Amino acid sequence: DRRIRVAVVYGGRSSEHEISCVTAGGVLAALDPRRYEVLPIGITTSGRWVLTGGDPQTLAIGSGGRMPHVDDSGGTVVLPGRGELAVQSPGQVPRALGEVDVVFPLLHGPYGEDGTIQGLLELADVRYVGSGVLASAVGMDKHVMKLLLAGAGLPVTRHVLVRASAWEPQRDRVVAEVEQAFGYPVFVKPARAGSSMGVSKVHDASELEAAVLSAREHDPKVLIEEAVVGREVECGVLEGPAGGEPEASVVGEIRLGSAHEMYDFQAKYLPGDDVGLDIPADLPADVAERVRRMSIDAFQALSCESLARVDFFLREDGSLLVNELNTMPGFTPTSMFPQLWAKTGIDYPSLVDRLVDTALRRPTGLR
Ligand code: G1L
Repeated sequence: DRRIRVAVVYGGRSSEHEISCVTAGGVLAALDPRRYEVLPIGITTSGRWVLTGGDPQTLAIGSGGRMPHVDDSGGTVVLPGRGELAVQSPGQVPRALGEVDVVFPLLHGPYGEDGTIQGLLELADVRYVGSGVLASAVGMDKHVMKLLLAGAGLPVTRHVLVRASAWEPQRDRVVAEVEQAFGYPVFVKPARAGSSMGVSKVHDASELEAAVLSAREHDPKVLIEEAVVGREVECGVLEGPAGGEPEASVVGEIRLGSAHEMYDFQAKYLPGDDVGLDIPADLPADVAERVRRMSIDAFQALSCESLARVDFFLREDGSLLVNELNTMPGFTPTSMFPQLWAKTGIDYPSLVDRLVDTALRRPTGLR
């Protein structure tokens, strides 16, 4: 059997467990069984790693009348979960992972997307799809990300930081800084949470404290950003083939219906919503070209690998701001990133192939 052995790791301890399962369903269905021997490895919500059957069908939304889940009943346990580590050393690599050519880590948030699983794979000398430890960790922290983007000369939204220390002693400073730096409205976000959990739009000073406290339920470190008036455009970046420059996709736009103040969890994942993706976005050629150039610059500024989606605000006067870079963008076949590449000429199965090829070509260790 000369097929490439690919482990698809999905589920996990984060709030995006179900989305990860659905994403895994898409990736598993796209991996050609003549080319790949696939090991689906699910992580339960308590952190137990299980070798699952991984039937893409059972991972589809609505299968069995509920959201898909990695449950504790089936599969071979390859790493015990939280509280089950008695005979295991903490950093021990699940045995199944040491025997694969490449890992596709479809995990989001703490315990996965923040560089931790990448570190585990580095220690085990196993190749993987996606960015390395540093870019994955930076991609998870919206504050550090802004510092690096700004340091590379990219325009970012103005912001005020609420540190992870107690809120009370910071309150007066934070309120004063917000009012002095940009005023209302603002977006209040957990600095390191996945998706859009804990994010709210604040229209005046009276709403600020509640928004900060609610964001701090997800992360003690909170970011307050000016609410930019503008269109939301996004671009996909792929690591260049054979060491060349990264490549940028066509540009897409998120069209929010009147029912939505922001592109939040509900707008992204709940069907029947008045949210549309415009791909390619209706933009002057020079604006689209600037978006692509800045996306590649952002990818390189954060030393990303593999793939990233870069999100911008386009203001009325034609100026662009980088909103954020996502090292692990939505990745179901209908998500923005795969759709951007489909319109650029790389369909979903080819995209999955390309990510695996790129990961296999990459050396392990310092690079
Ligand atoms: F492995 C990749 F390609 F780097 C990768 C990993 C994770 C791409 C996209 C994602 N995305 C996600 O896992 C998700 C957060 C959108 C679902 Cl949990």
